[in-house]
Amino acid sequence: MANDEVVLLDTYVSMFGMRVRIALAEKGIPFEYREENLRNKSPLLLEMNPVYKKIPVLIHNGKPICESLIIVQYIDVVWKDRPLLPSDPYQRAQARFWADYVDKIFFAGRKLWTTKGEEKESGKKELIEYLQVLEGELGNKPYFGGDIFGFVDVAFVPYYCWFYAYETCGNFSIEQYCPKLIAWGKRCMERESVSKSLADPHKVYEFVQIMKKRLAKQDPITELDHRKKVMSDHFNGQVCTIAMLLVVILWRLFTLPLWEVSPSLFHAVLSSAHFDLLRRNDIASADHESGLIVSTYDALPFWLLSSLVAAKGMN
Ligand SMILES: N[C@@H](CCC(=O)N[C@@H](CS)C(=O)NCC(=O)O)C(=O)O
Repeated sequence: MANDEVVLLDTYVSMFGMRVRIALAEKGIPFEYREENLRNKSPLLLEMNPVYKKIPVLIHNGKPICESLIIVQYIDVVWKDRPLLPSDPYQRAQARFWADYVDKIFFAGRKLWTTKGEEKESGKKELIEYLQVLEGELGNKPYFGGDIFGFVDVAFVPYYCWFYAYETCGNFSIEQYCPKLIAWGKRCMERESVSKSLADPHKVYEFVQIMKKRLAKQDPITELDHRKKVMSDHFNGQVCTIAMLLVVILWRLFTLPLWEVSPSLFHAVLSSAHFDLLRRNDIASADHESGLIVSTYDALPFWLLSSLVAAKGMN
């Protein structure tokens, strides 16, 4: 396969892309690396992975292969030297099971830098649980594949360079919970295929910080906070409206007969209360609240009352 053209669409900090880089390095396959900007995806990426539009994509002689674990298996089948998957069907199935399990780390780890409070704590707890399960599977073996660095190691070791970001965001030590995994990670890093493919943990952390800032700009408050804020605005608005009405009614009762003086003022106050409710209604629906917080019917009594008063004033 000397004339093979192998192109990898990837991004530096992607654990999924790193899997492919390691597999290609293990097999000694030269490839062209193309860094993608995921905020402005290249036409080639969109053409090669039209379904998910995600990296990594391996383009082998013009044909795309998507999804990191599928790519690694493809590489293992096409370039047979230094097999990564075991030949025994049962062992192969087990290796695929654990490689698939590894990605639970991605979703739990993500919560450490995309969420706060209870959600972040639950992400940390889940992450530790998943890591401990993986530590149990590793046991006292040097690699997940036994004595040989194999498919599960390729799938999992890219997360090793994310550990620093997880630990810093979650303020905990993975080594404290999973010392064997840390020893395994260091052992893997002694392989050139791994050390040259993994991102610098500090660069991963920098990336996480940038993403955190971007998220904070997009969504300064969580959806739950937002809901609470809309509800309390609504409640405050109702209290203000009712207080305004009481003031007007009491003032009228203690001064002159209700609609003798300036009925238009009374009308104006009631109308403004009415419009205030409708405005809140618009805000709530524009924010895609589930169901309108204030329905037009809530404002109907104010509208009727104000119209009656105005009509009486005109007579
Ligand atoms: N299951 C996929 C995950 C790939 C993935 O999530 N890639 C991310 C980068 S780490 C991506 O391309 N994101 C761009 C997007 O979601 O638009 C795999 O194993 O290849």
